[in-house]
Amino acid sequence: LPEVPSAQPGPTAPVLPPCPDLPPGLVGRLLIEFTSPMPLERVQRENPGVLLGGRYTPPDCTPAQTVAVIIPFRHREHHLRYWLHYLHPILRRQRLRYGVYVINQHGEETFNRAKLLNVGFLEALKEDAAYDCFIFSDVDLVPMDDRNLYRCGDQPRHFAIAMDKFGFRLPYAGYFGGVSGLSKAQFLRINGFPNEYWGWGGEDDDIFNRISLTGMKISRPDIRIGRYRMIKHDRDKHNEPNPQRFTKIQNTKLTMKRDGIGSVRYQVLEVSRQPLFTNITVDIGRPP
Ligand code: UDH
Repeated sequence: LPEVPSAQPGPTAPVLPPCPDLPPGLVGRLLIEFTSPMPLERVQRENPGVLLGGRYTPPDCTPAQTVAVIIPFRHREHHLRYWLHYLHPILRRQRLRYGVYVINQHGEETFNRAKLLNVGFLEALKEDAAYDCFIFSDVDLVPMDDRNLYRCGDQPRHFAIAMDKFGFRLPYAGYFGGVSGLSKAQFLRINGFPNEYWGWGGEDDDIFNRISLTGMKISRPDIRIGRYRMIKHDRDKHNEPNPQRFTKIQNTKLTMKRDGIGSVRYQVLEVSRQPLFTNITVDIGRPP
């Protein structure tokens, strides 16, 4: 019998050069507004290079890191559309290899932002073990400058340092809220984030404490570059200010060893790969 010709190896994929430290083609200050409606179909049309689940790899260079963007979420579809509209083009221009994970809290129990972020860390790694940088972003925060690079460095990074709602300043020196980034190693070094902050407030200060207590320092962009617009909204239901937050943040040193990524318990109800993001709906329980 004639031998079946074995599949010829095709032209080998070109080895792309490393992505430059300073991405070419950034535009700097951006005009951000939240007035015109933002249909998802439009955002999809604008971002043909983004693959199912919200994954992207630069076509022309090899990035040093693989970035998982984690968004804590419940009932903010309208904000998510603006976030996707603005962020995908920015992250593409920044030449990032990235994926977007929306961690959707199931049910109507009290919201728990930090626990959702822990879930995002673990679930993103299940999707792709290559993730080595984690950017944690609220759904209602859009950077006003694409030079604010969404990547990790040798210290934990705070990105949202100059929000419009705080008069484009840090509200206090130890503020670590809104948008932050930690490498996988930095995240594990602080035992991840606390799971026991139910309701609004305090969890970001606890994370700040964890970072300080493990001898790390927070890195921030220039104040002119770290500017953000927040989509205006009323207080959500089931995310009332947590009255325990003031005493809890006094005790990070004791609690961080037992409460964190090593102790998070939850149940994934659904993973759904959408065109612009991966939605993970999760049951994280309720406050004791
Ligand atoms: N989040 C949700 N759904 C919720 C609660 C919170 O998706 O029901 C997420 C979302 O990503 C949000 C983040 O958690 O951006 C932080 O929650 P937040 O926006 O409520 O916190 P923030 O400090 O606002 O931004 C507090 C309430 C402001 C009331 C202002 C009234 N003018």
